[in-house]
Amino acid sequence: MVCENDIKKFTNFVSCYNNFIIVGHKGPDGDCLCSTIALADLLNRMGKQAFLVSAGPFVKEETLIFEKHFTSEVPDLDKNDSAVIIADCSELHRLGNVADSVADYPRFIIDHHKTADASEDFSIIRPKSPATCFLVQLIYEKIVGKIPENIAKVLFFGLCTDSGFFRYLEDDSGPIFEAASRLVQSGANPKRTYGIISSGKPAESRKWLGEMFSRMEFLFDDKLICICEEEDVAKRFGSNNRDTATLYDQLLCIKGVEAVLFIRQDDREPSISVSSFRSVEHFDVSAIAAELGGGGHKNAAGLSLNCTIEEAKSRILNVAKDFFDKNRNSPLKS
Ligand SMILES: [Mn+2]
Repeated sequence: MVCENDIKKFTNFVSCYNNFIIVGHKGPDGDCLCSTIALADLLNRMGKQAFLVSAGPFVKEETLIFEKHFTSEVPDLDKNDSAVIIADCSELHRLGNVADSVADYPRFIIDHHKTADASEDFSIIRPKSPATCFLVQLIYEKIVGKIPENIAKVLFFGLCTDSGFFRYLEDDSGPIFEAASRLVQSGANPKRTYGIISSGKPAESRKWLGEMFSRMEFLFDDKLICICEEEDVAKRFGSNNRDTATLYDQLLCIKGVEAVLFIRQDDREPSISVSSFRSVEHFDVSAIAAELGGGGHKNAAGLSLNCTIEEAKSRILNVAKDFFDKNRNSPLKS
């Protein structure tokens, strides 16, 4: 998945500068944080200075343990001797409020998002990779060799979060399990990692799930479930109790359901609505999101619109309608 030419591109880029700002997308998840932490370690081993930056907010429970490694202040560095490495994200605007401060530096992108769009010369983008951490592991191993224990734990954590603890991987994922095996042999612990990812949830987050279940709306022959988190609910529970991962799991396992659409207000900009799609294997929701200026993966995509939740819902359903029509006679459905 990462070839010699990729490594050459990367090492050539790194050799041109001494200081690196390493940054991932706003609202970081485990893969984003872990891939940037491992990259910082790699750059240190290559004799470079690395600064870990994230716009935050650190909302997801499992990301809190990594927050201490990051600053939201972009250091002011010598522009002739410094560059930016962006991981798990390809678009500057997805970096959040640190985007402007890093825009002037030369940049290299390492990402696995389907809609990723970046210059060939300064990027390694593999939509087939289940996690950015997997790409970083391959780069790290090609440059340094065996992964040390602390970085193995970090990379394994990121791989597990983005792959749904390997549940999203298919029959072509032998090389990913081989890579995971190397991480475990270096000291990563699957049981402990699963414990960290799946435990420590606040009781209120279970009540939030109950509230969301009561708002399920079944559309398009019950193939789509739409849920809107109204403003009063968001205020009552706060973003910390918004366990969308569990919500999607619990909805996508319902017989006949092919996709889930969850719409809420942006926590910082109430005039913006944030919509997320999740889908079962054969249904491509990134195509729906892309039609409205969003993006993501085949089975997980999203978009932001400058309008109310109600307006967003009607605009998205209007576009989604065609996709569900097209899918009506899918051979995969009995
Ligand atoms: Mn990722």
